[in-house]
Amino acid sequence: MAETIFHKIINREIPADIVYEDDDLIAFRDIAPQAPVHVLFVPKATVATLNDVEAGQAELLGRLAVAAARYAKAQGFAEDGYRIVMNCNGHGGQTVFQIHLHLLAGAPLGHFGT
Ligand code: D5M
Repeated sequence: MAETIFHKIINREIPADIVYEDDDLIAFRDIAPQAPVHVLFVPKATVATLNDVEAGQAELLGRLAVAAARYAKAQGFAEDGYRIVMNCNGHGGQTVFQIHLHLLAGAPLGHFGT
């Protein structure tokens, strides 16, 4: 599978502002933030898109969401709220083909999807 820029961050080949890491995932600040706080939660296992998640990897998606929620809570955003987003392929706006969960927080976010 193709190596992405996020693999280079995981492997410490390029720098990133890493805010969380454990055996299975890493989280770092988005280089082009769309909110006052914009952090990407990325599994270390290679998975290109949400379409490619295998049955045995379902827990990994939950781990990404829980890690994002814990981080948001630790940073004081739990009560005001936040958004998590995962883009998939072209129409979804995915540009890096290693799945990642966006955490957007720190200000009211515009409603979308209508
Ligand atoms: O989101 C991909 C996101 O990845 C996009 O918001 C920019 C961000 N990005 C790209 N390169 C980097 C590096 N090197 N560090 C941090 N953030 C980065 P997508 O959902 O694929 O559109």
